[in-house]
Amino acid sequence: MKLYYAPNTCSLSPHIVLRELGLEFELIKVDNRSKLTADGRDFRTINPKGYVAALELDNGQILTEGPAIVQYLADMKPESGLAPRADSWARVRLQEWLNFITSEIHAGSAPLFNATLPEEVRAFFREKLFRRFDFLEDALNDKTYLTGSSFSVADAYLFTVLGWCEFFSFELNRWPALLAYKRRINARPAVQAALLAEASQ
Ligand SMILES: N[C@@H](CCC(=O)N[C@@H](CS)C(=O)NCC(=O)O)C(=O)O
Repeated sequence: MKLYYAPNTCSLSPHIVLRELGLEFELIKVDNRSKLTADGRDFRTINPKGYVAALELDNGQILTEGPAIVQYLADMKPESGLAPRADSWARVRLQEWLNFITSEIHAGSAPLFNATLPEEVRAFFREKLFRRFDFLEDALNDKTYLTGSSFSVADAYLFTVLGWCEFFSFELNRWPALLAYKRRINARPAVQAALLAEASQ
């Protein structure tokens, strides 16, 4: 398998999952500005949407959309517990989290990256994001991970998008449970290995 990624982006989530699962894969860096891969190809010929992450399977299929990729990977090793069985209620709960992260936190953060937006507009989106953080703070107050006591693909994704706070120049101190959660995930060997690999390519 090949994971097309760009450093400091949402592709860190499937990257962490690949390492948590101990799967063999090749990392291929994409320049998100030029849309060129590190081996000189036009990334849009691989993913016409033009964004990471994209997973190339050994049979040549390309899978995109972070929440779909991480569930596909977790299902390759169900014994890992990174996602509950596909026909279970617990899996629906996991999907509820993945959808919340993708639409409310990931997409909800996007306007904050846009320096051309007027400050009032950015403030509007920042406050909205903070309300989602308030919700997460409550949800994580008595839990180690989003779905309970074991790490899941949703934690890889939430950790990834929480990492962007430093780009927006705000700290998570206002949400102590969320901050402790982020530190907990950061300490995982697979997470450290993924961060190191992305920093050194
Ligand atoms: N819906 C996609 C969004 C992916 C996405 O937002 N990728 C960003 C990085 S976090 C990207 O590559 N943006 C570059 C672009 O859109 O040109 C997913 O959830 O995987």
